[in-house]
Amino acid sequence: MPNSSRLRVAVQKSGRLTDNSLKLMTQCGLRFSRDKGHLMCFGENLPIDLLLVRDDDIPGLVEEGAADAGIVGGNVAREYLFGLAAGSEPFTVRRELDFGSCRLSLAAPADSGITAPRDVHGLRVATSYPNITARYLQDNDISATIVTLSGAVEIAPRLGKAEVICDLVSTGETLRAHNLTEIGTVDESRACIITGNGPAHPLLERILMRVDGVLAVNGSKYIMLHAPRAKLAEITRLLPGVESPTILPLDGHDDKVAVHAVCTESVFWETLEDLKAAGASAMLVLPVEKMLA
Ligand code: PRT
Ligand code: ZN
Repeated sequence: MPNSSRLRVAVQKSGRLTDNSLKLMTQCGLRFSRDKGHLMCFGENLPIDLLLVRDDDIPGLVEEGAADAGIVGGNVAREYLFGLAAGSEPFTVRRELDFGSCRLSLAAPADSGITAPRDVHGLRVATSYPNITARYLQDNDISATIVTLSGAVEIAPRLGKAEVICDLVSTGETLRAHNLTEIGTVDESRACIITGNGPAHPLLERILMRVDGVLAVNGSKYIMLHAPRAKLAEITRLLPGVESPTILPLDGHDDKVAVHAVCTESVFWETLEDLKAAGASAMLVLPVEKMLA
C-alpha cells in the first residue's frame, strides 16, 4: 500500500521521457534509491517517491489519486482528456517542460495525391491518438474514419488499413523512411507536469517551485565582460534575453565598466563575436546552477 504521507510522482518507466524526467527530479535536489523490481524510486532526502509506469497509465493514476503528480507527454494528457465527457477535470497541467517535444501530424504516401488535410475527407486515418485526431477532424469539418492502432501506425497505408496516418513526429526520419509526407499538424506537444484535483500534498508547491528554478536555469548563462562606457547601450542590446544588467565601475578605467548579466537565451560564439565587434572585452560565460526568483 502506498504511504499517503509521501508525495508520489508518476514517471515513465522506460521510454523517451524517462531520462529527462529522472534528471529533472534530480535537478530539483531529490535523491532516490530504486527498489529491486524497478517499479519505484524511493526519495532519500525528502518524502517523495517516483512510481515508474507506462506513460499511458500516468493520467489515470493521477486522476485516481494513486499519484499526486505525473510527468507525461502533453499528447498523452490530451488524448486522455478528450476521451472524457465534456466538463470532466481529472487533473490539471501545472508546468510545460523543456523536453519531449514533438507534433502529431497527418501524413500520407508521397505519391498518393493527398497533400492537404481537406483531402482526407472520406478516407481512413490510422492513429494511436483517436481522441485528439477525432477532435481535429471535427473542428476542421473533415469527415473521415478513424482506425485505432496501438503501434506501427506508419505501415498502415502499406497494409491497406488506411489511406492516411496521424502519428507523432519529431525529426521526420520515420515518415521519410516509409515514404510518407506530412500534410498537416494536428497537435504540438511537450512533456508536462500534471497534478490531481484532490487535496494537494503539502510538498507539491515546493517541488513545482524548484521545477520553475530548473526551467529558468536550463539554457541560462551568466556573462561577465568589460565594455567602453560609450558603447554600453549597444552592448546591452546584444546580450540575449537580458533585461537589466549589473554595471560596475572598473578600478583605474574611467572610460570602461564591467557588465554582469544572466542571459536567459543561448549565448553562441556568434553572440560573443558580435559583442567583441561592438567593443566588449574580457568576456566570460559561466553556467548557472540554481535560480530562485
Ligand atoms: O512503454 P510506454 O507506453 O511508456 O512508452 P511509449 O512507447 O508509448 O512512448 P515513447 O517512449 O515512445 O514516447 C513517450 C512520449 O515521448 C510521447 O508520448 C511523446 O510525448 C514524446 N515523444 C517525443 C515521442 C516522440 N518525440 C517520437 N518521435 N513519442 C514518440 N515518437 C515516435 C513516433 O511515434 C514515431 O514512431 O518516434 C517516431 C517518429 O520519430 P522521428 O524522429 O523519426 O520523427
Ligand atoms: Zn505509451
